[in-house]
Amino acid sequence: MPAGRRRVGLLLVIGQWQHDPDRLSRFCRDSWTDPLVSCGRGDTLDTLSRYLHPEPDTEAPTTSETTPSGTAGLLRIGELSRRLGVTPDLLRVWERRYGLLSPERTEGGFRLYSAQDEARVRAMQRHLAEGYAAGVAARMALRAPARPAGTEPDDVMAAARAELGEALEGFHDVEAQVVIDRLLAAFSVEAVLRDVVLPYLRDLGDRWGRGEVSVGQEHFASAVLQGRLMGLARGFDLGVGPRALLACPPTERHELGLLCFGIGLRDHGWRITYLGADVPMDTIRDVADRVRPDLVVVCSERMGPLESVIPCLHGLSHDHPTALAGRGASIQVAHITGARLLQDAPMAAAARVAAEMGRREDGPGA
Ligand code: B12
Repeated sequence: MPAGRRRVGLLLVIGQWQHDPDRLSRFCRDSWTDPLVSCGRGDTLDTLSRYLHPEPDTEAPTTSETTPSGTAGLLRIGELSRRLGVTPDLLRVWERRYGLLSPERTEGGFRLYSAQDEARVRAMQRHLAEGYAAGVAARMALRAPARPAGTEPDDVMAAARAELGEALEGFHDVEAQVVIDRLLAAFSVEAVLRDVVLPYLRDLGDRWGRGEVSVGQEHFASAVLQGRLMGLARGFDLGVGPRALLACPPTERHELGLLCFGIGLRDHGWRITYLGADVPMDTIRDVADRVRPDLVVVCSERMGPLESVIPCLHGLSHDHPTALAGRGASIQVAHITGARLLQDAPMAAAARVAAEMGRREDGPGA
Protein backbone atom coordinates (compact mmCIF):
# COMPACT_ATOMS: atom_id res chain seq x y z
CA MET A 1 0.00 0.00 0.00
CA PRO A 2 1.51 3.41 -0.90
CA ALA A 3 2.79 5.50 2.04
CA GLY A 4 0.39 8.08 3.35
CA ARG A 5 -2.66 6.03 2.42
CA ARG A 6 -4.86 4.78 5.20
CA ARG A 7 -6.86 1.60 5.41
CA VAL A 8 -10.46 2.05 6.35
CA GLY A 9 -12.73 -0.69 7.52
CA LEU A 10 -16.33 0.02 6.70
CA LEU A 11 -18.40 1.49 3.91
CA LEU A 12 -22.03 2.41 3.99
CA VAL A 13 -23.11 2.61 0.41
CA ILE A 14 -25.38 5.60 0.22
CA GLY A 15 -26.74 7.80 -2.53
CA GLN A 16 -24.99 7.83 -5.88
CA TRP A 17 -22.66 4.89 -5.06
CA GLN A 18 -25.25 2.23 -4.78
CA HIS A 19 -26.13 2.86 -8.42
CA ASP A 20 -22.52 2.86 -9.60
CA PRO A 21 -20.78 -0.33 -8.44
CA ASP A 22 -18.03 -0.08 -11.05
CA ARG A 23 -17.06 3.35 -9.93
CA LEU A 24 -17.17 2.14 -6.32
CA SER A 25 -14.79 -0.76 -6.92
CA ARG A 26 -12.43 1.45 -8.97
CA PHE A 27 -12.44 3.95 -6.12
CA CYS A 28 -11.61 1.27 -3.57
CA ARG A 29 -8.82 -0.14 -5.70
CA ASP A 30 -7.31 3.29 -6.41
CA SER A 31 -7.54 4.30 -2.78
CA TRP A 32 -6.01 1.11 -1.45
CA THR A 33 -8.83 0.96 0.95
CA ASP A 34 -10.75 -1.99 2.24
CA PRO A 35 -14.02 -2.08 0.42
CA LEU A 36 -15.92 -0.30 3.14
CA VAL A 37 -15.62 3.32 4.26
CA SER A 38 -18.02 5.02 6.66
CA CYS A 39 -19.83 7.94 5.13
CA GLY A 40 -22.99 9.88 5.81
CA ARG A 41 -26.04 10.62 3.73
CA GLY A 42 -25.07 13.19 1.16
CA ASP A 43 -21.37 12.31 1.23
CA THR A 44 -19.94 12.20 -2.25
CA LEU A 45 -16.96 10.50 -3.79
CA ASP A 46 -15.13 13.78 -3.52
CA THR A 47 -15.62 14.11 0.21
CA LEU A 48 -14.54 10.51 0.73
CA SER A 49 -11.58 11.06 -1.48
CA ARG A 50 -10.59 14.07 0.63
CA TYR A 51 -10.84 11.87 3.72
CA LEU A 52 -8.64 9.20 2.25
CA HIS A 53 -6.15 11.70 0.81
CA PRO A 54 -6.09 14.48 3.37
CA GLU A 55 -3.36 16.48 1.64
CA PRO A 56 -5.70 18.33 -0.69
CA ASP A 57 -7.98 19.28 2.22
CA THR A 58 -6.94 22.84 2.86
CA GLU A 59 -8.48 22.69 6.33
CA ALA A 60 -6.60 19.62 7.43
CA PRO A 61 -2.98 20.45 8.16
CA THR A 62 -1.74 17.52 10.10
CA THR A 63 0.34 18.75 12.98
CA SER A 64 -0.07 21.29 15.69
CA GLU A 65 3.13 22.95 14.48
CA THR A 66 1.09 24.22 11.58
CA THR A 67 -1.40 25.88 13.94
CA PRO A 68 -0.94 29.67 13.92
CA SER A 69 0.89 31.30 16.82
CA GLY A 70 -1.24 32.54 19.73
CA THR A 71 -3.50 29.53 19.42
CA ALA A 72 -1.64 27.10 21.67
CA GLY A 73 -3.69 24.06 22.60
CA LEU A 74 -6.09 24.52 19.72
CA LEU A 75 -6.35 21.91 17.00
CA ARG A 76 -7.11 22.08 13.34
CA ILE A 77 -9.73 19.80 11.95
CA GLY A 78 -7.30 17.25 10.51
CA GLU A 79 -5.56 16.78 13.84
CA LEU A 80 -8.85 16.57 15.73
CA SER A 81 -10.13 14.09 13.18
CA ARG A 82 -7.08 11.87 13.59
CA ARG A 83 -7.19 11.98 17.38
CA LEU A 84 -10.81 11.01 17.53
CA GLY A 85 -11.14 8.75 14.52
CA VAL A 86 -14.00 10.85 13.17
CA THR A 87 -13.82 12.14 9.62
CA PRO A 88 -13.54 15.89 9.10
CA ASP A 89 -16.79 15.79 7.18
CA LEU A 90 -18.63 14.18 10.04
CA LEU A 91 -17.13 16.68 12.49
CA ARG A 92 -18.46 19.49 10.31
CA VAL A 93 -21.87 17.82 10.14
CA TRP A 94 -22.00 17.54 13.94
CA GLU A 95 -20.94 21.15 14.20
CA ARG A 96 -23.52 22.39 11.70
CA ARG A 97 -26.41 20.16 12.66
CA TYR A 98 -26.11 19.96 16.45
CA GLY A 99 -23.78 22.79 17.38
CA LEU A 100 -21.56 20.16 19.03
CA LEU A 101 -18.34 22.03 18.30
CA SER A 102 -17.70 25.74 18.51
CA PRO A 103 -14.34 26.35 16.83
CA GLU A 104 -12.50 29.60 16.71
CA ARG A 105 -11.37 30.79 13.29
CA THR A 106 -7.90 31.79 12.14
CA GLU A 107 -7.50 34.93 10.07
CA GLY A 108 -7.50 32.68 7.05
CA GLY A 109 -10.84 31.21 8.15
CA PHE A 110 -9.58 27.78 9.29
CA ARG A 111 -11.40 26.20 12.18
CA LEU A 112 -9.49 25.77 15.47
CA TYR A 113 -10.91 23.39 18.07
CA SER A 114 -10.46 23.50 21.84
CA ALA A 115 -10.08 20.72 24.41
CA GLN A 116 -13.73 21.22 25.25
CA ASP A 117 -14.70 20.54 21.64
CA GLU A 118 -12.66 17.37 21.79
CA ALA A 119 -14.36 16.33 25.05
CA ARG A 120 -17.79 16.88 23.52
CA VAL A 121 -16.98 14.73 20.51
CA ARG A 122 -15.70 12.00 22.78
CA ALA A 123 -18.92 12.19 24.80
CA MET A 124 -20.93 12.05 21.58
CA GLN A 125 -19.04 8.93 20.49
CA ARG A 126 -19.67 7.35 23.88
CA HIS A 127 -23.39 8.03 23.76
CA LEU A 128 -23.63 6.75 20.19
CA ALA A 129 -21.87 3.57 21.27
CA GLU A 130 -24.43 3.26 24.07
CA GLY A 131 -27.09 3.17 21.39
CA TYR A 132 -28.56 6.68 21.58
CA ALA A 133 -29.77 8.30 18.36
CA ALA A 134 -27.41 10.99 17.06
CA GLY A 135 -29.68 13.90 18.05
CA VAL A 136 -30.07 12.62 21.61
CA ALA A 137 -26.37 11.75 21.87
CA ALA A 138 -25.50 15.29 20.82
CA ARG A 139 -27.87 16.82 23.36
CA MET A 140 -26.38 14.67 26.08
CA ALA A 141 -22.85 15.61 25.06
CA LEU A 142 -23.77 19.29 25.00
CA ARG A 143 -25.35 19.12 28.42
CA ALA A 144 -22.27 17.58 30.01
CA PRO A 145 -21.06 20.05 32.60
CA ALA A 146 -17.90 21.76 31.45
CA ARG A 147 -15.52 20.43 34.05
CA PRO A 148 -12.26 22.33 33.90
CA ALA A 149 -9.25 20.51 35.28
CA GLY A 150 -9.20 20.65 39.07
CA THR A 151 -12.95 21.07 39.47
CA GLU A 152 -14.18 19.36 42.62
CA PRO A 153 -16.93 16.72 42.42
CA ASP A 154 -18.93 18.98 44.78
CA ASP A 155 -19.09 21.61 42.06
CA VAL A 156 -20.18 19.02 39.55
CA MET A 157 -22.93 17.83 41.89
CA ALA A 158 -24.09 21.38 42.54
CA ALA A 159 -24.19 22.06 38.80
CA ALA A 160 -26.06 18.80 38.24
CA ARG A 161 -28.64 19.71 40.90
CA ALA A 162 -29.27 23.01 39.16
CA GLU A 163 -29.53 21.28 35.80
CA LEU A 164 -31.86 18.63 37.16
CA GLY A 165 -34.06 21.33 38.66
CA GLU A 166 -34.15 23.27 35.43
CA ALA A 167 -35.20 20.18 33.48
CA LEU A 168 -37.81 18.99 35.99
CA GLU A 169 -39.30 22.37 36.70
CA GLY A 170 -39.50 23.00 32.96
CA PHE A 171 -41.44 19.68 32.65
CA HIS A 172 -38.68 18.11 30.51
CA ASP A 173 -38.68 14.46 31.47
CA VAL A 174 -36.09 13.29 28.93
CA GLU A 175 -33.62 16.00 29.84
CA ALA A 176 -33.95 15.14 33.51
CA GLN A 177 -33.31 11.46 32.70
CA VAL A 178 -30.25 12.47 30.71
CA VAL A 179 -28.83 14.42 33.64
CA ILE A 180 -29.35 11.40 35.88
CA ASP A 181 -27.91 8.98 33.28
CA ARG A 182 -24.82 11.08 33.00
CA LEU A 183 -24.36 11.27 36.74
CA LEU A 184 -24.84 7.55 37.17
CA ALA A 185 -22.23 6.93 34.49
CA ALA A 186 -19.71 8.94 36.48
CA PHE A 187 -20.59 8.48 40.16
CA SER A 188 -21.94 5.77 42.45
CA VAL A 189 -25.70 5.49 42.94
CA GLU A 190 -25.14 6.38 46.59
CA ALA A 191 -23.34 9.62 45.69
CA VAL A 192 -25.96 10.62 43.13
CA LEU A 193 -28.82 10.09 45.57
CA ARG A 194 -27.00 11.65 48.52
CA ASP A 195 -25.56 14.67 46.73
CA VAL A 196 -28.05 15.39 43.98
CA VAL A 197 -31.49 13.80 44.31
CA LEU A 198 -32.13 14.15 48.04
CA PRO A 199 -30.78 17.71 48.43
CA TYR A 200 -32.70 18.68 45.32
CA LEU A 201 -35.95 17.36 46.84
CA ARG A 202 -35.32 19.24 50.06
CA ASP A 203 -34.64 22.45 48.20
CA LEU A 204 -37.69 21.89 46.00
CA GLY A 205 -39.84 21.63 49.13
CA ASP A 206 -38.36 24.79 50.58
CA ARG A 207 -39.04 26.72 47.39
CA TRP A 208 -42.53 25.22 47.18
CA GLY A 209 -43.09 26.40 50.77
CA ARG A 210 -42.06 29.94 49.75
CA GLY A 211 -44.36 29.85 46.74
CA GLU A 212 -41.49 29.87 44.23
CA VAL A 213 -42.39 26.49 42.75
CA SER A 214 -45.92 25.51 41.72
CA VAL A 215 -47.77 22.42 42.93
CA GLY A 216 -47.60 21.12 39.33
CA GLN A 217 -43.81 21.49 39.19
CA GLU A 218 -43.41 19.77 42.55
CA HIS A 219 -45.70 16.89 41.59
CA PHE A 220 -44.02 16.46 38.22
CA ALA A 221 -40.53 16.49 39.72
CA SER A 222 -41.36 13.98 42.43
CA ALA A 223 -43.24 11.72 39.98
CA VAL A 224 -40.28 11.61 37.56
CA LEU A 225 -37.80 10.98 40.36
CA GLN A 226 -39.99 8.32 41.92
CA GLY A 227 -40.12 6.51 38.56
CA ARG A 228 -36.38 6.68 38.28
CA LEU A 229 -35.81 5.49 41.83
CA MET A 230 -38.18 2.58 41.31
CA GLY A 231 -36.04 1.65 38.29
CA LEU A 232 -32.95 1.65 40.49
CA ALA A 233 -34.85 -0.54 42.93
CA ARG A 234 -35.12 -3.41 40.46
CA GLY A 235 -33.72 -6.55 41.96
CA PHE A 236 -34.53 -5.39 45.48
CA ASP A 237 -35.00 -9.00 46.50
CA LEU A 238 -31.84 -10.45 45.00
CA GLY A 239 -29.20 -12.25 47.00
CA VAL A 240 -28.94 -13.84 50.39
CA GLY A 241 -28.26 -10.81 52.59
CA PRO A 242 -30.35 -9.62 55.53
CA ARG A 243 -33.81 -8.39 54.73
CA ALA A 244 -35.42 -5.03 55.49
CA LEU A 245 -39.14 -4.35 55.28
CA LEU A 246 -39.80 -0.70 54.41
CA ALA A 247 -43.09 1.16 54.66
CA CYS A 248 -44.69 4.49 55.44
CA PRO A 249 -47.51 4.52 58.00
CA PRO A 250 -51.15 5.26 57.08
CA THR A 251 -51.73 8.69 55.44
CA GLU A 252 -48.01 9.27 54.87
CA ARG A 253 -47.25 9.72 51.17
CA HIS A 254 -43.66 10.93 51.38
CA GLU A 255 -41.74 7.81 50.42
CA LEU A 256 -38.75 9.04 48.41
CA GLY A 257 -36.37 9.20 51.38
CA LEU A 258 -37.37 5.66 52.31
CA LEU A 259 -36.86 4.47 48.75
CA CYS A 260 -33.37 6.01 48.64
CA PHE A 261 -32.60 4.35 51.96
CA GLY A 262 -33.69 0.99 50.47
CA ILE A 263 -31.48 1.48 47.43
CA GLY A 264 -28.55 2.33 49.69
CA LEU A 265 -29.15 -0.70 51.90
CA ARG A 266 -29.53 -2.99 48.88
CA ASP A 267 -26.14 -1.75 47.66
CA HIS A 268 -24.73 -2.91 51.00
CA GLY A 269 -25.98 -6.41 50.25
CA TRP A 270 -29.38 -6.33 51.92
CA ARG A 271 -32.60 -7.60 50.40
CA ILE A 272 -35.51 -5.21 50.50
CA THR A 273 -39.22 -5.82 50.75
CA TYR A 274 -40.70 -2.48 49.80
CA LEU A 275 -44.29 -1.57 50.60
CA GLY A 276 -44.10 2.18 49.93
CA ALA A 277 -46.46 4.95 50.95
CA ASP A 278 -49.58 4.98 53.12
CA VAL A 279 -49.58 1.36 54.30
CA PRO A 280 -52.12 0.13 56.87
CA MET A 281 -50.39 -1.01 60.05
CA ASP A 282 -52.11 -4.41 59.83
CA THR A 283 -50.53 -4.89 56.43
CA ILE A 284 -47.05 -3.99 57.67
CA ARG A 285 -47.57 -6.44 60.49
CA ASP A 286 -48.81 -9.25 58.22
CA VAL A 287 -45.94 -8.88 55.80
CA ALA A 288 -43.42 -8.73 58.64
CA ASP A 289 -44.79 -11.96 60.09
CA ARG A 290 -44.51 -13.54 56.69
CA VAL A 291 -41.05 -12.44 55.50
CA ARG A 292 -39.45 -12.23 58.97
CA PRO A 293 -37.24 -9.23 58.17
CA ASP A 294 -34.06 -8.42 60.04
CA LEU A 295 -35.31 -4.87 60.32
CA VAL A 296 -38.65 -3.12 59.74
CA VAL A 297 -38.32 0.60 58.97
CA VAL A 298 -41.40 2.80 59.27
CA CYS A 299 -40.86 6.28 57.90
CA SER A 300 -42.79 9.52 58.05
CA GLU A 301 -41.83 13.01 56.88
CA ARG A 302 -44.66 14.63 58.80
CA MET A 303 -45.47 14.76 62.50
CA GLY A 304 -48.69 12.87 63.24
CA PRO A 305 -48.76 9.65 61.22
CA LEU A 306 -46.43 7.79 63.60
CA GLU A 307 -48.02 9.23 66.77
CA SER A 308 -51.40 7.99 65.66
CA VAL A 309 -50.29 4.37 65.41
CA ILE A 310 -48.22 4.10 68.60
CA PRO A 311 -49.91 0.91 69.91
CA CYS A 312 -49.39 -0.87 66.57
CA LEU A 313 -45.75 0.24 66.46
CA HIS A 314 -45.30 -1.03 69.98
CA GLY A 315 -46.61 -4.47 69.01
CA LEU A 316 -44.55 -4.51 65.84
CA SER A 317 -41.30 -3.64 67.56
CA HIS A 318 -42.01 -6.24 70.23
CA ASP A 319 -42.04 -8.99 67.60
CA HIS A 320 -39.68 -7.63 64.95
CA PRO A 321 -36.59 -5.39 65.13
CA THR A 322 -38.14 -2.05 64.19
CA ALA A 323 -36.79 1.41 63.44
CA LEU A 324 -38.50 4.75 62.85
CA ALA A 325 -37.18 7.31 60.39
CA GLY A 326 -37.91 10.63 58.70
CA ARG A 327 -38.66 14.07 60.07
CA GLY A 328 -41.84 12.79 61.65
CA ALA A 329 -39.99 10.26 63.81
CA SER A 330 -39.19 11.55 67.29
CA ILE A 331 -37.15 10.25 70.20
CA GLN A 332 -40.35 10.21 72.25
CA VAL A 333 -42.27 7.95 69.86
CA ALA A 334 -39.24 5.70 69.47
CA HIS A 335 -38.93 5.49 73.25
CA ILE A 336 -42.60 4.73 73.87
CA THR A 337 -42.79 2.11 71.15
CA GLY A 338 -39.45 0.46 71.87
CA ALA A 339 -38.31 1.10 68.29
CA ARG A 340 -34.90 2.27 67.26
CA LEU A 341 -34.62 5.80 65.84
CA LEU A 342 -32.66 6.28 62.61
CA GLN A 343 -31.52 9.87 62.83
CA ASP A 344 -29.13 10.03 59.91
CA ALA A 345 -30.01 11.03 56.39
CA PRO A 346 -31.10 8.06 54.23
CA MET A 347 -27.79 7.09 52.60
CA ALA A 348 -25.77 7.52 55.80
CA ALA A 349 -28.39 5.56 57.73
CA ALA A 350 -28.18 2.74 55.20
CA ALA A 351 -24.41 2.59 55.60
CA ARG A 352 -24.72 2.65 59.39
CA VAL A 353 -27.37 -0.08 59.54
CA ALA A 354 -25.37 -2.26 57.19
CA ALA A 355 -22.19 -1.74 59.23
CA GLU A 356 -23.91 -2.41 62.55
CA MET A 357 -26.16 -5.26 61.56
CA GLY A 358 -23.88 -6.83 59.00
CA ARG A 359 -24.83 -9.78 56.89
CA ARG A 360 -27.34 -12.45 57.75
CA GLU A 361 -24.65 -14.97 58.88
CA ASP A 362 -23.40 -12.65 61.61
CA GLY A 363 -26.41 -10.37 62.06
CA PRO A 364 -29.40 -10.52 64.36
CA GLY A 365 -31.47 -12.45 61.88
CA ALA A 366 -29.00 -15.33 61.71
C1 B12 B 1 -41.94 15.29 47.13
C2 B12 B 1 -42.80 15.90 48.20
C3 B12 B 1 -44.14 15.54 48.20
C4 B12 B 1 -44.71 14.49 47.27
C5 B12 B 1 -44.30 13.12 47.82
C6 B12 B 1 -44.14 12.13 46.68
C7 B12 B 1 -43.52 10.88 47.12
N1 B12 B 1 -43.73 9.87 46.33
O1 B12 B 1 -42.82 10.76 48.13
C8 B12 B 1 -46.22 14.78 47.37
C9 B12 B 1 -46.60 15.66 46.21
C10 B12 B 1 -47.13 13.55 47.40
C11 B12 B 1 -46.30 15.57 48.66
C12 B12 B 1 -47.46 15.78 49.33
C13 B12 B 1 -47.55 16.57 50.47
N2 B12 B 1 -46.58 17.28 51.03
CO1 B12 B 1 -44.74 17.18 50.51
N3 B12 B 1 -42.97 17.34 50.06
C14 B12 B 1 -42.28 16.78 49.16
C15 B12 B 1 -40.82 17.27 49.25
C16 B12 B 1 -40.59 18.31 48.18
C17 B12 B 1 -39.76 16.20 49.12
C18 B12 B 1 -39.99 15.04 50.10
C19 B12 B 1 -38.82 14.16 50.07
O2 B12 B 1 -38.84 13.12 49.46
N4 B12 B 1 -37.78 14.59 50.73
C20 B12 B 1 -36.56 13.90 50.76
C21 B12 B 1 -36.16 13.76 52.20
C22 B12 B 1 -35.24 12.63 52.36
O3 B12 B 1 -35.51 14.97 52.55
P1 B12 B 1 -35.49 15.54 54.03
O4 B12 B 1 -36.79 16.03 54.44
O5 B12 B 1 -34.38 16.48 54.08
O6 B12 B 1 -35.17 14.26 54.93
C23 B12 B 1 -34.48 14.40 56.15
C24 B12 B 1 -34.99 13.47 57.19
O7 B12 B 1 -36.35 13.47 57.25
C25 B12 B 1 -34.36 12.16 56.86
N5 B12 B 1 -35.18 11.19 56.13
C26 B12 B 1 -36.21 11.38 55.31
N6 B12 B 1 -36.68 10.20 54.87
C27 B12 B 1 -35.93 9.24 55.44
C28 B12 B 1 -35.99 7.85 55.34
C29 B12 B 1 -35.08 7.09 56.07
C30 B12 B 1 -35.18 5.63 56.05
C31 B12 B 1 -34.11 7.72 56.86
C32 B12 B 1 -33.16 6.91 57.61
C33 B12 B 1 -34.04 9.12 56.94
C34 B12 B 1 -34.96 9.86 56.24
O8 B12 B 1 -33.27 12.47 56.05
C35 B12 B 1 -33.11 13.87 55.94
C36 B12 B 1 -32.17 14.36 57.01
O9 B12 B 1 -31.01 14.69 56.40
C37 B12 B 1 -40.78 17.82 50.70
C38 B12 B 1 -39.68 18.82 50.94
C39 B12 B 1 -38.66 18.28 51.93
N7 B12 B 1 -38.05 19.17 52.65
O10 B12 B 1 -38.40 17.13 52.05
C40 B12 B 1 -42.22 18.28 50.88
C41 B12 B 1 -42.78 18.26 52.29
C42 B12 B 1 -42.29 17.05 53.04
N8 B12 B 1 -44.21 18.16 52.02
C43 B12 B 1 -44.93 18.86 52.83
C44 B12 B 1 -46.32 18.95 52.79
C45 B12 B 1 -46.96 19.99 53.71
C46 B12 B 1 -47.09 18.13 51.96
C47 B12 B 1 -48.61 18.07 51.87
C48 B12 B 1 -49.35 18.19 53.21
C49 B12 B 1 -49.02 19.15 50.87
C50 B12 B 1 -50.52 19.24 50.64
N9 B12 B 1 -51.06 20.34 51.11
O11 B12 B 1 -51.11 18.37 50.11
C51 B12 B 1 -48.82 16.71 51.20
C52 B12 B 1 -48.96 15.61 52.28
C53 B12 B 1 -49.09 14.27 51.63
C54 B12 B 1 -49.18 13.17 52.64
N10 B12 B 1 -50.38 12.82 53.05
O12 B12 B 1 -48.17 12.63 53.04
C55 B12 B 1 -44.07 19.58 53.85
C56 B12 B 1 -44.12 18.85 55.18
C57 B12 B 1 -44.16 19.78 56.36
C58 B12 B 1 -44.30 18.97 57.61
N11 B12 B 1 -43.19 18.57 58.19
O13 B12 B 1 -45.38 18.64 57.98
C59 B12 B 1 -42.66 19.58 53.14
C60 B12 B 1 -41.45 19.58 54.09
C61 B12 B 1 -42.63 20.80 52.22
C62 B12 B 1 -42.51 22.10 52.97
N12 B12 B 1 -41.38 22.75 52.85
O14 B12 B 1 -43.43 22.52 53.63
N13 B12 B 1 -45.10 16.06 49.02
